[in-house]
Amino acid sequence: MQSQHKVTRRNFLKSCSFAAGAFALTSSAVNGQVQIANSNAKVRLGRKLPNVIHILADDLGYGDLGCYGQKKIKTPNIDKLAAEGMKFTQHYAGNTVCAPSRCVLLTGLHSGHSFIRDNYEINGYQLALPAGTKTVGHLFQDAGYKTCCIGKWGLGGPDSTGTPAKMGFQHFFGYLGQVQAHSYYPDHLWRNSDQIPLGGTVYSHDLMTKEALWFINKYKDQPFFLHIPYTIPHTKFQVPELGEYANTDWASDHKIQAAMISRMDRDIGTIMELLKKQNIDNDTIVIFTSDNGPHAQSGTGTFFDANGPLRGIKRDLYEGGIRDPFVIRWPGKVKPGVTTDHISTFWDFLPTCADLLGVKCPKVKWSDGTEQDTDGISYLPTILGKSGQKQHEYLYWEFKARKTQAVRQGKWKLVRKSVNTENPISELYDLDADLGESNNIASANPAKVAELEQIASNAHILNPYFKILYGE
Ligand SMILES: [Ca+2]
Ligand SMILES: [Ca+2]
Repeated sequence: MQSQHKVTRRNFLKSCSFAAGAFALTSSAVNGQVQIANSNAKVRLGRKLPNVIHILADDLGYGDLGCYGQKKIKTPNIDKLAAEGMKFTQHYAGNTVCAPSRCVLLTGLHSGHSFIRDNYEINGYQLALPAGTKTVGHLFQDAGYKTCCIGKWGLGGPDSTGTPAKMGFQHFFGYLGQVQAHSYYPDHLWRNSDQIPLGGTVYSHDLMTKEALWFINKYKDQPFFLHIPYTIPHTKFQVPELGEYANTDWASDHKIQAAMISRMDRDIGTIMELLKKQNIDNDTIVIFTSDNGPHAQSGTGTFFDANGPLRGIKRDLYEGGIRDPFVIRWPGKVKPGVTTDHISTFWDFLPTCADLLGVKCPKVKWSDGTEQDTDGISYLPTILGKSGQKQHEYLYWEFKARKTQAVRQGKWKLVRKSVNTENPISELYDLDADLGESNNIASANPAKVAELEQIASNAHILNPYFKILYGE
């Protein structure tokens, strides 16, 4: 096991040093099944393939929704999704900021294995996913789905190796770069490879919803995968109307924050209405989650208790930075009103979709031909209420900007700080007894700390773009 790890690690170094494109996933193992799917995309193995709408909020915290305990901000439509579907209490983002979390979501590898591990800015865009990367977009596309991404991309600029089109999304509309997305009134957005001039006069979020409605109407008769990484409620604090919050005595930014989240909620309601109107409501899985914990700017974190009972916010590897709301609605398949404490994460999305489609999950293929499985585990058994749900041995995160690592193993949580120094600091928490990570019990549990430190060490493969450990 250990020697295999070393081989993988060495090959990764080789891949990154000599051939960026070698960090690639292959679909060759599933070609046979993909062809079956392509020959009859609508009905496969005697069952109708469901549409999948995956909505990703940006910097929305664990406590920001009514169905997760929010008292001030109204989110009736997302609450309805939860009431009509399944709510997860222990679902984790891929990372604690935007780009690396999205990379994990789309590629099925945790941040010790993934290619993009921080917001790596290049001329207003981000480090691009390398050529040949296989994403969940490809998975659906290969299965005959119409694939679409509307929102904030952040995984490669125009003409890069990581454009949405190259990453399995046949249609894209929105921001390619994350920095540009800091304004809701952009100079332009992108529709595929075309710049759409907007002159800074139109609220971008509204255009995204409009595009999503257009896409659903256009492709309602074939299976589609619609990924909507909305930019709300990431700052700036900008919204066209304050709505029901206009007459509160709250601070201006608090009113705006609430109005932004409620606007997104309203638009999710509009999308749900369209699914019903087009009679595809029962054939469509709708998923809602967030890419990382709350930003907490202008005191919103405290005022709204945006992280709920958790410790920490965006950029932390405490629970508040990485544990997020996660609801799935699929009428007739997912029992309504069920809450699960199954431990799941963004890197489970790819294998779950492969499970849904009945195809093998693609492997990472290294430059010397060796392969690595996804780090994820399908949560399809959990959402369908079936037996046989596999559990993670551990979850792992690393975040370069803060020089931190974290491991979740059952009730245990290791947070490791200053990992770029000779003497990293380990904190240990028992999440069953101490959900808020307020009582560091590392000194009383040296054997558990050592075990989890070893897991962290093994889970991390050096990535030359994101050196983080001492001596790398
Ligand atoms: Ca984010
Ligand atoms: Ca709190």
